[in-house]
Amino acid sequence: MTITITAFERSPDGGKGLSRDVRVRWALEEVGQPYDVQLVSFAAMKEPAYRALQPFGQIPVYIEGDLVLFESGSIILHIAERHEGLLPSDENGRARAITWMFAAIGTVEPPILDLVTVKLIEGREPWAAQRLPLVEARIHTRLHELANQLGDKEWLEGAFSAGDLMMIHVLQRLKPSGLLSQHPTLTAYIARGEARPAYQRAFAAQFAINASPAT
Ligand code: GTB
Repeated sequence: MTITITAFERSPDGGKGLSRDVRVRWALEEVGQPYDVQLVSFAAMKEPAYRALQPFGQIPVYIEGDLVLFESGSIILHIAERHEGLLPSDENGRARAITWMFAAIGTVEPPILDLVTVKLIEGREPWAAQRLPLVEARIHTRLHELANQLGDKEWLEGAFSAGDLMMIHVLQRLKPSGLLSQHPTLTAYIARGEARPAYQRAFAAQFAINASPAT
């Protein structure tokens, strides 16, 4: 059955690979599933026809026959459960890998998104300069905790899993901020993820769309 995902017609990051379709592309590449991409404009995302697929008017959406999914976490869990390559074969190992997916989007990503909010949305508020160091401190706390857990391991739990994929894509959002420079364990972890051939293919596919000159 053909898989189609939605992505920005033109990502605001200009091809840095930070938008959430990239984590879905990466998952599909890891499990060897071909996919089509439907590019959507910001205007089209807010139209009723698109909201019928994604109630919040966002990318990515995953379409496979009758099945339409939104939320990158749910999409990647679906992919990982149906295809080999992103979850361990033993039950406890699978549960642990899924726990890391939730940790990535539920515990590590929120303070990172706060940074985006304070810089891009609240930046002109008179209190933004006071809030910024508080947000950065919360991020550093999470990064220290994660780095302690990772230690000198290659991946969070045994072999590379959907948990690592999600965590690494969440961490990549910090690259433009420079905050990762204080966390060499995590910088190396991200680099290991980015070196994976599946990631390289996913990145190249989105780069070809988002970094080309506007027509
Ligand atoms: N929880 C949802 C999920 O995980 O799927 C969140 C989806 C989401 O935030 N999608 C964003 C979107 O569609 C794109 S990825 N935004 C449009 C809107 O809400 O109107 C977030 C994103 C956007 C831009 C950059 N960037 O420029 O670097 C990075 C990430």
